[in-house]
Amino acid sequence: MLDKKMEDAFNSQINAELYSEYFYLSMKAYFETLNLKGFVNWMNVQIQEEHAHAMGMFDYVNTRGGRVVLKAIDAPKTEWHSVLEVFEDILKHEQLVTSLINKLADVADEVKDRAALSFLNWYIKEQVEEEESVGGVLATLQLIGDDKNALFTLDKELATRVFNPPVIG
Ligand code: OFO
Repeated sequence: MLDKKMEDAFNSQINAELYSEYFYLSMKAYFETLNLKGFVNWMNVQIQEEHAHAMGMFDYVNTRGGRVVLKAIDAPKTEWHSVLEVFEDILKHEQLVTSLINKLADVADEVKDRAALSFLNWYIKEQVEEEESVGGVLATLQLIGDDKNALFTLDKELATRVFNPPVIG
């Protein structure tokens, strides 16, 4: 059985993961307006990953006999001035999610829920990969600057990203 404090913390994180999905969906809409299909594809994978992160916790709360309670999802930002600005926002957002996951692990520690802590280890490792992958694209965009040809080359590269459903926990 899940401790109430742990259950509430998981429910808040489910909301944060669904917000991430929504935020990235908004970025996908922005890339559609620029006709950057590789960036659209990259966001598509990101959106599916966030959905999987939310559902991983959703299923875990149920497995532990807890009750999932969904909250309202905030409206995301809808306009950006550049591709670079989008990736700056993604990195900032992933860094925020990393801190939220760490706080969730702190709650598991506090209520001495070792099973939840072990489950959350997957998310802790995933955040390292998330920040690395976003940071890599951001670094390339910083190098590219205003070079349109280089941007289209990157767009082609991002078109190759595929979603591999994660095995969580
Ligand atoms: Fe992007 O890792 Fe979940 O939120």
